[in-house]
Amino acid sequence: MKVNSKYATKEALLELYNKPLLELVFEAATIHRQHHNPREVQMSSLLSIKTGGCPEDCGYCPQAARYHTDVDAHKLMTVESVVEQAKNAKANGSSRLCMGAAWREVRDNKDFDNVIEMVQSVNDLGMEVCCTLGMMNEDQALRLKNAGLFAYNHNLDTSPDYYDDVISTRDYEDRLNTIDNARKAGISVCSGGIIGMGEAVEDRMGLLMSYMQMENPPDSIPINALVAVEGTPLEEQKPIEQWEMIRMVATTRIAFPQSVVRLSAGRTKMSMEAQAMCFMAGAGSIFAGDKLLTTPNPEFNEDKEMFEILGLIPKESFADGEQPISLPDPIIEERKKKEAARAKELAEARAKVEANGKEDFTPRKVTVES
Ligand code: SAM
Ligand code: DTB
Ligand code: SF4
Repeated sequence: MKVNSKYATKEALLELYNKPLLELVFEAATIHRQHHNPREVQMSSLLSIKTGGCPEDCGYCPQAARYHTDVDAHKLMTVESVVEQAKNAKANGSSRLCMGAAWREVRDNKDFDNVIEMVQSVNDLGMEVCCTLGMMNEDQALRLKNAGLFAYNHNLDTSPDYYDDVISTRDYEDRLNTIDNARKAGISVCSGGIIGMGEAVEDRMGLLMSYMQMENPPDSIPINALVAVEGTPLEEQKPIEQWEMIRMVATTRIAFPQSVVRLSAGRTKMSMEAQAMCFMAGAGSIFAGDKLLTTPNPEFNEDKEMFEILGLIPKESFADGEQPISLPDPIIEERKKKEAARAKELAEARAKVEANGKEDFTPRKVTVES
């Protein structure tokens, strides 16, 4: 049961969302136990591999170049530093690494080649690798898949009706296409949204309806509470009530019994008790580490304590699917071959010059006439 056919209309979802809270949580907890181990919660780490300077206008995002926020733009991280961060995250108990780039879309250039190498290297560490790089086409999705990508995150963010109030530089349809490309390449789809952007509850259910209408709903559905960042158009939004996050998590859990519901951004504003209710209601993952992409997240030690108090166990990697095999990337292999050939040519040329040079510099016999 990938979707719960009892709640396949917006009206049914609305009714569910508005149920007496404890009834809603009980129903969600019951479904959660039928499909998942309720003690297991995955710790995932986020890593901003390319920060800021994004040309898009997503109203919530501190990384959009057009908004004046505190985020400094950085170019793509090196493969080595990503691997180092991934090892740290793994040592701290994370079984998944989500690498985010402030790009509108993936481009076929050297930066993408580097991302392919990052995916290969992190997959080799035995972690689930997730990327969120903006829009991508089918070929790019296939390259990522062959590199060993486990999941692709691309959020619809909100309902189709509210979408245009938040973003104008990219269509809802574009997002659906990218999700489709990930799915066709055999990559696990991670797609969800943000609550607290001024949308109505109908829009939250509209977002869930978009997933209901897919042939295959996302394998994981992140639920973010808006982190209102100074300088963005949504800076003045009031934080949502904790109950709303619990309701959204519970409704998502019931509507998509097999998906992993990810309690994502916004946890710094939530009490441990409210988070406990989210886990009760079926949240199966958190982002661990004191930073999301650019905004704060609870300290690692706070989460460790929370896991101990609530009796939660960090979920191992690849519990929901086999580890992909990282295959050599033909484009990178070709480039490396060319670079090796060029290096060989250069070395030979240098050797020749040196050899000739030596001849050239053999002292000539000079006859000095007296
Ligand atoms: N640039 C890529 C894209 O937009 O697809 C990937 C990175 S983007 C930061 C990933 C997701 O983070 C967004 O789709 C949005 O759902 C979430 N996000 C960004 N800023 C946020 C904020 N201030 N509060 C909550 N979620 C946020
Ligand atoms: C998702 O749904 N939430 C994460 C992850 N996918 C990439 C990102 C949250 C970003 C919050 C704002 C920031 O830190 O910049
Ligand atoms: Fe760019 Fe992604 Fe932020 Fe939108 S959400 S502005 S695409 S980084």
